[in-house]
Amino acid sequence: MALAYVGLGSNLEDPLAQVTDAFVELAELPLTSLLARSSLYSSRAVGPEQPDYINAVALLDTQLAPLALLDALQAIEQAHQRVRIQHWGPRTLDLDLLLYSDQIIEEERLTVPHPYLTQRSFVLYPLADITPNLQLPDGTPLTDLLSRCPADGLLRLPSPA
Ligand code: A4P
Ligand code: MG
Repeated sequence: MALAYVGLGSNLEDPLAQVTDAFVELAELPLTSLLARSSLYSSRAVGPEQPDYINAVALLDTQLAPLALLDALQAIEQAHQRVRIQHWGPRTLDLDLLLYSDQIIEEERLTVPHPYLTQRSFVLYPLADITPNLQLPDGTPLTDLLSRCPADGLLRLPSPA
């Protein structure tokens, strides 16, 4: 079993619904359970001019190997009719494998920890909702990264009643 953190992001076609539905689909993955979900956040887009995002993080307990999990995440993206037009451009649903236990993976299709994890407030703050004392595989505490990452343009949304 492995603990995997997945980043969710959407800025097209009702982003709140895209992300909320994606949590349900993650919970339904084979050999996997959804252990925790962060709050939902509204965040200013990084990259080209585009609408704000809804972002969140999920914690999975999974028996899927890293590449099998990536395949499953990409299948969920496809089901959300994600069209890849532009790098870092707008999307209906983006699922990034942020961490897979304490593994460091550098393969053609998969880099874990996710390369931009350490600089992105819309990843770090939701991670801290779930596991405030998290450490990266190289031992860096999440709290160190948070102290260097301003939450500019990031807004935690109230949880639904
Ligand atoms: N890939 C390699 N490592 C991973 C990983 N750890 N998780 C490969 C997921 N995929 C990984 O990804 C391109 C390829 O990366 C995949 O085929 C996979 O094999 P993609 O999702 O098709 O392309 P992309 O998303 O345009 O590029 P990239 O570099 O993944 O972008 P990011 O990092 O996902 O950033 N602003 C806000 N506020 N919130 C956001 O969520 N997201 C992005 C996209 C830009 N700006 C944003 C947000
Ligand atoms: Mg991506």
